[in-house]
Amino acid sequence: MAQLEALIFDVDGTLADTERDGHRPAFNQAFEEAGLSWRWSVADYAELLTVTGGKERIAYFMQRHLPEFKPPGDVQAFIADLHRRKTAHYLRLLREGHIPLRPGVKRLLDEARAAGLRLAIATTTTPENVSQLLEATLGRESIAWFEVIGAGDVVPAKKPAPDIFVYALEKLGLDAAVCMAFEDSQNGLLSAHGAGLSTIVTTNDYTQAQDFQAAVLVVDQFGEPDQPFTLQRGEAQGAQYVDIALIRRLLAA
Ligand code: XBP
Ligand code: MG
Repeated sequence: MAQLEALIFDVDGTLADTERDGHRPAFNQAFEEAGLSWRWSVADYAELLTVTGGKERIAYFMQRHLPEFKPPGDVQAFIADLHRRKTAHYLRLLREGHIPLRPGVKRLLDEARAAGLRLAIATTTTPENVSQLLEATLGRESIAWFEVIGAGDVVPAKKPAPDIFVYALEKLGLDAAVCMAFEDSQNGLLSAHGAGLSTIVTTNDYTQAQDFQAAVLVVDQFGEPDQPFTLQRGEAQGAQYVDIALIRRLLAA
């Protein structure tokens, strides 16, 4: 039977609710700074989130919603400039402490480390965003808890392609059968599942109505002993929060 060796985490929506009050306002601040009247509302952003990656999201928005718009100069350079500005605003929001970890994340990471499990990250977001989130929430030393941080453009095809999870597995030197992935979105689940990984999904407002049939467990949060999760799909086997014992049982099932 496969013995659990590593946990591979998505970042946005899984470790922290970064999208609505982090990435989204950072895009809007970049647009304003660049003299553009574009603004993405909380509702608009639900559709835009179906495209992973900030640069890809801006490109999709321009094609889908502003087909007549012609940027000055090269379109890729225009998008890259907007995205650089966006990243600077997002990093500032993180540094200022606006974005906390989701319930149960710190406890689960502490338990995993105490149990000698290996940790990795597989995300479409920009690498600096990951290190800044970890530093702001868990302290600078926490960056080193993760043996592999697979992020952003390190693979050409972003989620739902499996590439970023395949990258993390290759860097860990592990078979998918001994790892559990953690995701919050259908694109993320498709990516992890495509890499052969069992996956636990924690939903949020933007993703709760998505299709998570391929997940081994779907809950609204990792939860805490005094803050149980709500089970949305799968067998929690009597557990009220996601801990290492539950992850081991789900992997073995
Ligand atoms: C997260 C994303 C990211 C962020 C933006 O997807 O889609 O693109 O919204 O990050 P997932 P960048 O959680 O599935 O990895 O602007 O840095 O690309
Ligand atoms: Mg996510």
